[in-house]
This record gives sequence, structure tokens and C-alpha cells, in this order.
Amino acid sequence: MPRALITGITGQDGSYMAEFLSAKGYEVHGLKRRSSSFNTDRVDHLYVDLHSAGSTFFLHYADLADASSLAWCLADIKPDEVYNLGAQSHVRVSFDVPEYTSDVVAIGAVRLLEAIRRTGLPCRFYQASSSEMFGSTPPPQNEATPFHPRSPYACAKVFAHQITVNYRESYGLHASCGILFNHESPRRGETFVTRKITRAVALIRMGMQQTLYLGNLDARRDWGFAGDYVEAMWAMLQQDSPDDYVIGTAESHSVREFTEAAFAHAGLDWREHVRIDPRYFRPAEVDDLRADASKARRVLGWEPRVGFQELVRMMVDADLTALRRKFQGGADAMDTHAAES
Ligand code: NAP
Ligand code: G4F
Repeated sequence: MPRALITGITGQDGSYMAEFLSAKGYEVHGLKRRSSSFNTDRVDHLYVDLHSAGSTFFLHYADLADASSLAWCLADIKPDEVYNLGAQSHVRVSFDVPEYTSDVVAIGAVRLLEAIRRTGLPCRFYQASSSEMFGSTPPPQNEATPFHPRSPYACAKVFAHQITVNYRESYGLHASCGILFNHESPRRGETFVTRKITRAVALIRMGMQQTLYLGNLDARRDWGFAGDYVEAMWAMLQQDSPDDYVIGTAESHSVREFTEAAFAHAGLDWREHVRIDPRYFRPAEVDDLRADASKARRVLGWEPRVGFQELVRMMVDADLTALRRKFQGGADAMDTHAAES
């Protein structure tokens, strides 16, 4: 049974990755940070009581800011594949906590790579690189496009990307970087713009919120479905040789278009509910991201299955269903605080 180790298993991608690998027959180990409350909602359905026989899903306390915890986990688990998905992944927040973001995203990757090198494990390594690294370089962006990062998060991702390439070239590590464009799902964090919109649409549709405050509606993103993208991550580690790949849909839409589509799907007119709040503007913006993922299609045979309209519908429907279920269950109303950031 192949064994995988996932950092960031409690996040959106980590949860889809854990599901995907479990279905493929992997023993899945995930690193989670200590939190004062349960933060395992996205993977609870995979959890089997450790006391029952045959469990193949395990969580371990560790932190990308804590080198010794990473080294111990690697030595104990001895994974065949390591997926480094953990990050302070919010671009706007990275302007508020640049030092912490750099520590976890950039130095965290070094800590993990160094632990792999020093333990001498023959494992394969995946680094979650980001289209944010392209920043202000115009689309379409592919593996040869120069980086021009526009946030502390993106700068840290560029470092993590380059150090992964460096460990591959210096030590022959089977280390690959997936340069993934924005990917979303019903499990997307509530403060990223797509989920912030679809969650608000559900609350407005149910009469529990009137107004949604957003920032820059002109920014364009290449939005795909997270469930499709974890398959590309896995495919990279199945290749004989490690390499870097751009993953995206090759189609971009503005935040305005996403907003319009989400409200329309719920039978609402977005102009009646959306207001601009400059607090959501960023010190430096990334205007236009659109992937040229032809290398991934050619080498990995990877193609996205879910398109833009289907993604919008899926996310709105999921938020509406969750809200209705919450009410039918008699629980308190869903937290109506406008999502920050
Ligand atoms: P996410 O939902 O924000 O999940 C991030 C994960 O990292 C969570 O499990 C989080 O744990 C964990 N984490 C945060 N700080 C950590 C630390 N100090 N030590 C260990 N773990 C830590 O992000 P995502 O959307 O799944 O993205 C996965 C990865 O892909 C990230 O590296 C992200 O930067 C990158 N990426 C994402 C996209 C995208 O569009 N989604 C695109 C390109 C690249 P908690 O649950 O405890 O917070
Ligand atoms: O949803 P976002 O916060 O995602 P962003 O900044 O593109 O970053 C995401 O994708 C990256 C891949 O390219 C990942 F690496 C990263 O970890 C993360 O997953 O913002 C998207 C766009 C931005 O241009 C932002 O300015 O939406 C704009 N926006 C407009 N109003 C807003 C809002 N973003 C947020 N979060 N909240 C708003 O109210």
C-alpha cells in the first residue's frame, strides 16, 4: 500500500487530495496544526477511529514553522509521496502578516525539503506553487513565463518554487512544482472571493443578508474546480522524471462576471445587493491570470472537467443546501458576519 504525507490536509486541496489518494488505495497521513477548536471539518468523513482495525487515514500534529516536527513525522511515517499543500494562502492577509507568511510558505518548504534530504528518504515531493507568482506578467501564462510577484504571499511562493527546483537539481530529488491557477469548490475558504460571493448569495436568497461588500470587480482569474486539480498533482508524481507544470482551464473571467453568474443562478440581480468597499482593495493587484496548460495536457494527459458556469452553480447550490439544512436542523442561523478580507 503506497503511503502519502499531506501538509495542509485540513484545507480545501488537502481534503480533496486525501479523498483522491484514499480512493486509490493509499495510506494517507496528514499534518495538522494545533488549534483551540476542531478544524478538521473537511476531512472528518475520512476519519476512522484509530482503535478500530484497518484504519488507513492518520492525522499528526506538526507545523511548517517547526522543523523538528516535520523531521520527526517524516522519519516516523516514511512516506512514498509528500504533498506540500500547507500555507498561509490568503493574498490580502499576506500584506498584514508578511513575516509569518514568508516563514510558513517559503521557509516551510525549505524545512520540509531539508528534512527529506537529511533523512535520506527516497520519497517524491510535490510543491504547491501558484499562478500568483506570475503577478503582473500578462496572460496567457505558462512554464516559461517570467515571475513578477505582487504580494508577500506571491514572493514567498516564488522562493518555495525556486528552492524546490534547486533541491531537484542539487540533490536529484524527485520534486515537482504544480503552478496552479485559482481553483475553487464548496470547500473553499469563506474569505476567498468566490466563496464569499456564493455564501452571500445563499444568505441573501434566504432573506438573512441584504448587502455584499466586495473590492476590485475588474480582476480576472482562471477559475477551475479543486477536485480536478488534485488529480494533476498526483499525476506529476507518477512521472519518471520530476518537472514543473502549469494547471488551469485556459479561460478567464472577471470578479464581476463571477458575481453576476452567482446571483443570477439564485434568481437575483447582483446590482441590487453588491457595494464596493475599498478596504478589500490590495496594495498591489494581480489583474489578469489565464493559464496555458498545454504542457500538462500533453505530458500528463490532464484536462479540467468542470467549467466556469458549472463551478458557479455547484458552489451556489452547495451554500444554499447547507443553509437550508442548518435551518431544518433547528440550529441557530448561519453566522451572517460579512466574510473579512
Ligand atoms: P487553504 O484551504 O487555505 O489550506 C491551507 C492549509 O494549510 C490548511 O490546512 C491550513 O491549516 C494549513 N496551514 C496553514 N498554516 C500552516 C502551518 N504553519 N503549518 C502547517 N499547515 C498550515 O489552501 P488551499 O486552497 O487548499 O491551497 C492549498 C495549497 O495550494 C496552498 O499552499 C496554496 O497556497 C496553494 N495554492 C492554492 C490555489 C487555490 O486557488 N486554491 C492556487 C495555487 C496554489 P488550518 O486548517 O489549520 O488553517
Ligand atoms: O479569491 P481571492 O482572494 O484569490 P487570489 O488573490 O487570486 O488568491 C488565490 O488564488 C491564488 C492562485 O492564483 C492562490 F495562490 C492563493 O492561495 C489563493 O487561493 O481574490 C481573487 C480576486 C483578487 O483580484 C481580489 O482583489 O478577487 C478580488 N476581490 C474583489 N473583492 C476580492 C474581493 N477578494 C477577496 N478575497 N475578497 C473580496 O471582497
